[in-house]
Amino acid sequence: MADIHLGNRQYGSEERQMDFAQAFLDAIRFSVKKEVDFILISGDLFHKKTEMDPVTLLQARKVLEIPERAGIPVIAVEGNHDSTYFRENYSWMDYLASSGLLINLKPEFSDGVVLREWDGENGAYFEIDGTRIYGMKYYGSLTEKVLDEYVRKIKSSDFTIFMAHIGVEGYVKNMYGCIPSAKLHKLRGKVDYIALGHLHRAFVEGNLVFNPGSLESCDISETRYERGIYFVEVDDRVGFSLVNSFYTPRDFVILDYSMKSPDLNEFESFIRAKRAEVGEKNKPVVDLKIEVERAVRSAISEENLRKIISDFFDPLLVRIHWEVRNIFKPSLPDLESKESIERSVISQLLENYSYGDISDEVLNFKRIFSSSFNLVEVDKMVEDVLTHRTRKEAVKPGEYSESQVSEKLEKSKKSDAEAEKKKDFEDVEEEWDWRSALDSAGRTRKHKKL
Ligand SMILES: [Mn+2]
Repeated sequence: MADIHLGNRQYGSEERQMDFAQAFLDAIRFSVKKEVDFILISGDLFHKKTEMDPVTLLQARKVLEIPERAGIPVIAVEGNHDSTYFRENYSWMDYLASSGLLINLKPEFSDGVVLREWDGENGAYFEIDGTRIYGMKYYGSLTEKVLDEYVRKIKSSDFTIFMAHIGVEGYVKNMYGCIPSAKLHKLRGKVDYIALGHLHRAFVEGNLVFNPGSLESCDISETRYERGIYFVEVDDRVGFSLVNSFYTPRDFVILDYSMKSPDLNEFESFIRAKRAEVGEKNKPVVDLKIEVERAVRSAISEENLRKIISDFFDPLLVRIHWEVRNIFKPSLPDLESKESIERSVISQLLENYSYGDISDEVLNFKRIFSSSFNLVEVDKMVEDVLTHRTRKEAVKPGEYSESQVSEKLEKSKKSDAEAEKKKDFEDVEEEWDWRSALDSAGRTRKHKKL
């Protein structure tokens, strides 16, 4: 399986966050019931790399305890949503590995890529009953370089698996940083099964490359793709089936409507007809794109549209995207798509950093600086960004006032003295050595006695 995206509070909905966890739970339960030898998660177990919340962490732990109790190893790699490949040394996936809930495979870098066997804490491959599983986390624009190293350095066993978070060209539109699948097929002969994640769409190539896709939809564009998990049985050859009957994903109803007049009767009959067309849905997400001229838009209350939709669909939530045509300007048919392409490019570039998705802010800056340079607008924009940031981040070191600093120094002196006193009474046996828990590369070290 791949692309679980735990913690995705999609559209700000707590219910959606539960949907993602439920899908993961059902997939793990299915696997345990099938008494599989091991479970692979090819990246993006989590949705957000840094802002972990207690509910998401609990969901991950509770679900992963099920295969742990059944003695079924879970082997994983980090996706672009699980870690930033430059900035972080220790990820939430490492945390789960330290808790013994999964095996988080990644290479070491010292004079090139080093592929070491999993030692209980770190490693790039794991061996179980003659099956060797290599793991490569997401490396963004370095993917091809790192992959080439794996191609050279992988050593085959009776059955060899390569698991990675890599996008393959040609399956999903507007995805950047994908590689041609020929690069992966170079592993044929050395490797018997390639377990991929990243593209939220199921596909298989030549009985070698397997990408199951996401379980729940992170974006409405995914709803049209087949997705699930691969249940794989190997005897002389690899036998597989894409399974998704073990869970019921959230229904999406996608509507496209062109509104000619402010008379809502027409809209109501459109919704009635759609409801008849799609049939009974269980609390769906309704996503409405509505094209309208400015004069008509200003005569419409969005609340009334929501009410009509709610009467017919009983939705979990309704999303309305207005596409307002301005009759004073010549209409540029591909202006909208150009902007959304730009946003998607920026958003994907930003994935490599830990800023979160600030593509809207970046676009807004660009707009302000490239059109009318309006100081009031710039001021407002900066303030918006700053208040957003202070909400999200604690005060950085260096931003304290002098008196705050001396106060802090005083406090830390006191607590040092207290710690010194406390030490005398501490039972040091079996104490976790926090300072040497991680080595300089951020890898976990074995539990040591002081
Ligand atoms: Mn993903």
